[in-house]
Amino acid sequence: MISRLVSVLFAAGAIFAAAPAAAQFAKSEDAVNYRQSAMFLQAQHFGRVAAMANGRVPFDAAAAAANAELVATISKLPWAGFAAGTEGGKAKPEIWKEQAKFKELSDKLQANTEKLAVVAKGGNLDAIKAQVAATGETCKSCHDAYRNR
Ligand code: ASC
Repeated sequence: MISRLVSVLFAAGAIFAAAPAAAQFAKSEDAVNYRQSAMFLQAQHFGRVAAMANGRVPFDAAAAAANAELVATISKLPWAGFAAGTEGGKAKPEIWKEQAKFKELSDKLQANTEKLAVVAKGGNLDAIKAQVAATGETCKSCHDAYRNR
């Protein structure tokens, strides 16, 4: 009796542990909106740092640090929106066939944005320029491989 109850509880636990990625969104369209919204916010805040790095906007160390910090946080978000069964939007179907490569690129982006946040906090414009370039390359390599234009 007890052991039966225990195994039922374990089975329930396993279901809930496996659920989050699939259950986070009520429908596939919500997942697509979520990942596109996260990418939009990411581009806005990255764009503010990039504008300073490119000299289009005067350098403001505090603003660069604040925006880079946001990019580091936001870059953690889009990936949950690429859950199984959410193919569509601008995402190429290869994402779901090349999960290891996609994960590798998303990890690389997050490593680069973390580094950008650290560098921006340091306030050295040349270092920020170099890390904006490295981060932008990572954005581009993933978009080239996995985003439809
Ligand atoms: C952006 C943005 C991207 C990347 C990419 C960098 O601001 O919207 O997709 O940077 O252009 O190469």
